[in-house]
Amino acid sequence: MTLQVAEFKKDYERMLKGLYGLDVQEASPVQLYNALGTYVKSYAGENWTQTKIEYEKKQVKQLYYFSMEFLPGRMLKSNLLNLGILDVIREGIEEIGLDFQYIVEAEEDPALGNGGLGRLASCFMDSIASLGIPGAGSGIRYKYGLFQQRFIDGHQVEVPENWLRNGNVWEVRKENKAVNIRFGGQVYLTEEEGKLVPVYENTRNILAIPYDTAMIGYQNDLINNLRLWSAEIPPEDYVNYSSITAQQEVNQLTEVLYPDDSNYEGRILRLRQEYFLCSAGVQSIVRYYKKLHLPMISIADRVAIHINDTHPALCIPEFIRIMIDEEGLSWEQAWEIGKKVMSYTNHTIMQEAMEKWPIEMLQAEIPRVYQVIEEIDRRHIEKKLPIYGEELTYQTAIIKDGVVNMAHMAIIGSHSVNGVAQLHTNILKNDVLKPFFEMYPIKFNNKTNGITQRRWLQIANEDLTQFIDDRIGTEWKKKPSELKILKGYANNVATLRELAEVKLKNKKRFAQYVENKMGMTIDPNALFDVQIKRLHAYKRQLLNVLHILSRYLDIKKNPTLDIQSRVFIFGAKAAPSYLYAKQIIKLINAIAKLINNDPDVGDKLKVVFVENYGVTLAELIIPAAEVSEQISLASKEASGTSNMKLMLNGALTVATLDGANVEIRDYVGEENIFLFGLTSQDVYDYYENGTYSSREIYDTNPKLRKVLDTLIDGTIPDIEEEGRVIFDSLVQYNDEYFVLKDFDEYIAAQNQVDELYQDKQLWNQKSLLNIANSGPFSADFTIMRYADEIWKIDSEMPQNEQTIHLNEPI
Ligand code: NBG
Repeated sequence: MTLQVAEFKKDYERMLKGLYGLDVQEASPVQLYNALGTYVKSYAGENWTQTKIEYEKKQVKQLYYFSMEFLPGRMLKSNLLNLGILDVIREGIEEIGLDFQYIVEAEEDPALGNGGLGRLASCFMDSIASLGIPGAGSGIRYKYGLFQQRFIDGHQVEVPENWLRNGNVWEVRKENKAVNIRFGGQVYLTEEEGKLVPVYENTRNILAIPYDTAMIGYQNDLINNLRLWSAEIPPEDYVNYSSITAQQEVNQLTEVLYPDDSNYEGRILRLRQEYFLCSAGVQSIVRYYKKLHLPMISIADRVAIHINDTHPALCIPEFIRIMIDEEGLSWEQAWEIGKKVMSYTNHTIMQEAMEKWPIEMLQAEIPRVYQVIEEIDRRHIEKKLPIYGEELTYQTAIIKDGVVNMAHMAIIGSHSVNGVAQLHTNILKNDVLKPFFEMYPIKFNNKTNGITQRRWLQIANEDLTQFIDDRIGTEWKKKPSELKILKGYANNVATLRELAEVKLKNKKRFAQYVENKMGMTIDPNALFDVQIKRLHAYKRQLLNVLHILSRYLDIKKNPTLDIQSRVFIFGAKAAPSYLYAKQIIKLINAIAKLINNDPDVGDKLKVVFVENYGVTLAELIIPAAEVSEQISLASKEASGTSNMKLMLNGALTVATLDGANVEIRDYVGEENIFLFGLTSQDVYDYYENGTYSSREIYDTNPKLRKVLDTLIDGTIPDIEEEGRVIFDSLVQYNDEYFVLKDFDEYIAAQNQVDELYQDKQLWNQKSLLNIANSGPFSADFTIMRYADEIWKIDSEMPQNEQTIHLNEPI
């Protein structure tokens, strides 16, 4: 179908009248946006239905990607791009006399995730649809997304994120597809015709209502589904929910997204959310499968369930429960099928993120599921004990020390376990999950993360997209590896100059935002240095801070110092209960206030901490970035994905050899990245020898000591408490993430950055080479590997019609 501008204009104006009884001139931005969204949804409707019909008719195998988090970002532009009508619509809108960007910005950014894990899930949804792979997302429709961040007096303050305030044009409520979820009560087993049948008493029933959103493939007419579940009181059960508290309990279930480090009261609710998602999702999968009239025993030929981190690991016992209790399969059958269906990705080695639930909590909330988990564990131990002996076997037990280890269950109950970058997978095998690797070597595999270049380049950076098109044509959009053809331009002076112009334009755009939003002026000709990610000690925003402070001291000592001007840009939210991270936020804001207002400093140094970092802001910042800070302590960052987005947009990376940085180095070459710091092996050696002493470094490194002392000597106003806590953590309490150890090398790397920046042509050349070598980090490649090696699902697009062609990278 080719859409004409004139036709669109007519339809759009009609849509506005139909929805609101308004002319374009009278409509508010939200109304203009809602009308456009509604138009786009109905434009896509035919293909959405058609895809569903085809999948069902062909009985294709489908993937179900279960995730407690999705971070789709604004969807209008990406839907238009993928439908292939972005230009037509933009033209039509402008012809009507409206500002397209103004409408785009009326859309709320659904913050249904904390960070990389949620954004990865959304990049994957885009790639799955774009590759023509039958696959659906399964998640929760939180009424309030991750909090909105405000800075008050430099402190992070959390404000509820009411993203549904103006409705959500993209979703479709499907009350006819609701399922019932049982919580609490008691359960006992009786025997009926030789089978054990569970009898439930006093359970609370909650209705799970799905809201579906189209996941539109890139110009391939295929549309998958993202299904988000919302909790409601079952209408027939109202009598049992007469009290306000009982009603609140249901409403609360899908009300808020949990920040990753949550407190205890929150935990029961979080567990309920996890079970709610798993039960609703698995029930609806089984119901769909039954429509195909195939034997239940063959369900693994049609269904793959992917568990995104341990949060949806309850899919495993829930699946087994349904197979046994409702479908009449034997334990052995259910167990074997379950393993074939399930696969699991681990996203972190941080212990605090490895979920463990108290036994009593599971017994009280989901008694029947807990029985299933006990049985999984009992059989596991029984089977492995004679082969592996006590020590190893008990290390892998699911239930021990009063808690249920969700990662253990996810590994034992699935056929595939993957890490998200090569280094991370190796650490899982050799350290964090070593006993499991010994037991199940073939389950372990690596799938390095990727990002969708559609959102992170085509949408976020239109000028760079045009720049690339002008040189290598548009094939790269379907074959991301083709970006490498750009390498041929590495010595083309005019090209490099133009690349710098594109960057400058994006920097100006960001500078304008900073001006409007923060009332602060930054020089677009300064070097833009960016660190954007969750605030966490292991990511070492503090190392960046120490570098800034060291520059500040240098300038104060010599105000005429000839130094490359830099703007340090931060974007980060701290989990509300993570006090230390919040203290770091306060510190960064205090430093910004000090430095930005010091006349001795002027434009040489500026610090911008943007409020409320999320997908939308990332789209603004990344195209403007010149330096990408990827400075976590080696071994701690599972992969990182902002590193890939920034590289794709031409930033040069300052990196430790951590997560996917290692692979970025391999592709881009050591001469085009600034490496520094301990390796993961060094870190492990320190752990083993116990010889790290941050105090000793403090005592023997006068430059660093001066920098650290600014935290406690009054140099930085209003951080008395925070300065002391941070100082102590680094100096007295032995600096958990080896910040001091890496300081000198980090400064040296930053000096090289300055030096290189003086040679603009060489800088631009390296920038171009980063873009040219970023193809292998396309999520399309990552997903192709998941589909081939883990899910065993083929693309539905015939080879000759595939819009995305995946030849091997490099
Ligand atoms: C995060 C890691 C990142 C990684 C993303 C996506 C969690 C639990 N993990 O390094 O910290 O890039 O997952 O895999 O959020």
